[in-house]
Amino acid sequence: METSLIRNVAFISHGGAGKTSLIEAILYNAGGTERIGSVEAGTSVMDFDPVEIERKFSTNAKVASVTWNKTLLNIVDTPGYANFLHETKCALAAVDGAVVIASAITGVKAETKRVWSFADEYDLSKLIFINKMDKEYADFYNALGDIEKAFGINPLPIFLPIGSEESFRGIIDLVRMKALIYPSEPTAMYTIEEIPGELLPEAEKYRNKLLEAVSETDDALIEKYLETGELTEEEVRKGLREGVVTKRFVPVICGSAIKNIGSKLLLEAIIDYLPSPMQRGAAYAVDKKSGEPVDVTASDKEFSAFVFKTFIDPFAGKLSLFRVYSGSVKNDSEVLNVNKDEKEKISQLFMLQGKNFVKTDELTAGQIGMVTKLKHTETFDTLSSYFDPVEFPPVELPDPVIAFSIVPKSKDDEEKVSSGLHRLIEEDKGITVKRDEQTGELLLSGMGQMHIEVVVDKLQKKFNVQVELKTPKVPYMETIRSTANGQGKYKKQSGGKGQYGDVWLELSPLPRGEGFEFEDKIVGGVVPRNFIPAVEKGIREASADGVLAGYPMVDFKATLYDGSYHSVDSSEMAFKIAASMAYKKIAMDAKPVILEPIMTIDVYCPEQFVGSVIGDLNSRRGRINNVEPQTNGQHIGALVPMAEILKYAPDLRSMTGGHGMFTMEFSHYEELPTPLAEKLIAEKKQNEA
Ligand SMILES: Nc1nc2c(ncn2[C@@H]2O[C@H](COP(=O)(O)OP(=O)(O)OP(=O)(O)O)[C@@H](O)[C@H]2O)c(=O)[nH]1
Ligand SMILES: [Mg+2]
Repeated sequence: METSLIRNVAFISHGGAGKTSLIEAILYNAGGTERIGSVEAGTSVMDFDPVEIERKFSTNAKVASVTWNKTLLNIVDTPGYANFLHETKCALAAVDGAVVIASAITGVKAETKRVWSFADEYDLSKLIFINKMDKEYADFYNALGDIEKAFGINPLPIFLPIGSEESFRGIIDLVRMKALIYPSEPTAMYTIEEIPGELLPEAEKYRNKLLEAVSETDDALIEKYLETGELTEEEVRKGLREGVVTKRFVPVICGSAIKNIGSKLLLEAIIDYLPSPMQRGAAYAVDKKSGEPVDVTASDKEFSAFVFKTFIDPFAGKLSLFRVYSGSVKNDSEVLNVNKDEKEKISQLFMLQGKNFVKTDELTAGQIGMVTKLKHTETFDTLSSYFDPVEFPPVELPDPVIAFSIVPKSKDDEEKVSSGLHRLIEEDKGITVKRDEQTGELLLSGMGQMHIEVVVDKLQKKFNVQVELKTPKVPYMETIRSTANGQGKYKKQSGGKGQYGDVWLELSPLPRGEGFEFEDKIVGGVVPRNFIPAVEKGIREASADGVLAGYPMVDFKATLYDGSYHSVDSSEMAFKIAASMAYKKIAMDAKPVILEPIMTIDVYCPEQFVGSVIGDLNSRRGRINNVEPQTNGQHIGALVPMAEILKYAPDLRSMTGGHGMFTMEFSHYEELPTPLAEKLIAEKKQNEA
């Protein structure tokens, strides 16, 4: 496959804007499917996971490859709901451009801003598609204004809608200055007509804007435009391509996925304007042998590829989706997993159309494909030829924000739960599973409540195990508020080998988030050098269970400033115990307090619910930071203690009749108010008794 004839593009936006539906329409238009798959009816080839079919939204990144006009288009569908955006970020690591979908009704939502910033992190060229022009309350120009405000750009329409809502029937092509009129059936077969007279002034206004923008991409074009006030179709297309590839501007297309209006124009715009892997430029990697950074380009001979997604199929096993950055890979070959330094056998390669796999013999530079049954490979690993291996950096993901304890419904299922979860971890880089050492609970952490619920649902649907979720535990911590010092002495010198350790410590507070620091201020060897690491270890271990309620103590400094030893009886163990005794005593004198995690929450809801949402946040000890109007209601930004907001999703849903949504992220730790701290300590004591 010639690399200049490949386009790799991710569709990104807030949840429900129509990414999956648009891809279904494109697949159909390009002859990839016989019918337009529907998310609503559960017939989408992209949203094929049983969980997605039931919930009617995407939870995984997925790939559809189609060929159009000799160009191979690899489209990556991504989730849009806040709890699944880590998956979207992984997908963006595999593409060269992004199509940002906005809604003609709700415009740009918070998640669209987030995924836009992800695309910027990868320095991707973009196109914008304003979808749902057929739906009630659709307003193209409102959405355009929203885009301008939200992204701080000057969006450049290359198509304008003809009619809207029920009367949406066509599109003005500003490059050809023609009207494209669609039949009422969703066929994408338009007729080309003259622009209706009443729309001509608007069309001319945007045509001039377009000509001005594209002429600025080239000196020759600007000269011609200034002289004649016109450019040929060829020149406009060339300028558009130049402007998109160099990220000078973002063209805007409009349409309706459901009515199949505009989706073919989008397909052509992707091919015409977004960069090929060649034009995208070099990818950054590290040379495995020298450890030096290297640029990998599609013209490099040696094979290198990045695994950006893994699926675990209960029957087919592990499916690894990867993007080839250089060279090529064939069936029945061997490659190196650079991260694991292990050999991997490539037996059968595939190209993807959502749930359908198509066998292929070879994948070359720039292509996106899949291989099954790799033994050692995980998401974010690099596959490479043995000669001059390179390693691509992993995608940086946010940390999980919420944890639930999971309990198998049947005791016999414990084994199945843990193996099922470990397979899901391979699929989803946003979850972690760990056993809490203190309580023995199995904790599942993820990006939000909905994310965790989806994981549990997958566990049931894919691996047939039923579990219950229990209220997450709040990860409280402890710290000290003042400086104190004192002695810890461990002495056992009666009969046999004795023990002797003696330390004087000072504990002092550190700023929030600084963790633990140890300083050795011993002079004259009163505590011998070789025992000092044991002193530090003793404090570290003891402070893992804080003195108030057993939560880890953080943000403090321990200074070892005095002590004594015995030439025969002193040992590392004795000093470790002495340090731990000193810590426990001194920490109690240093005004210990409990810290609680505080979350940043962004709530979006229609105007009429603002009062009750704010009232409710206040009752959860929340602090409102800002209330701002959005296109479609209000945005409320607040800080709320995690303990008060563990089960917010169902409450917000009922408060706003399903119209509210929120994103939440860990912000920082703060002191827990005294009455609550006392309650927590009392509970802890009672549990221990
Ligand atoms: N009227 C109308 N409805 C649409 C259009 N596009 C999508 N929808 C509907 O909007 C809903 C969401 O569409 P999806 O394609 O699942 O949206 P998405 O962006 O993939 O959503 P996530 O996967 O959750 O991020 C579905 O019920 C679609 O039928 C459109 O152009 N017009
Ligand atoms: Mg979707």
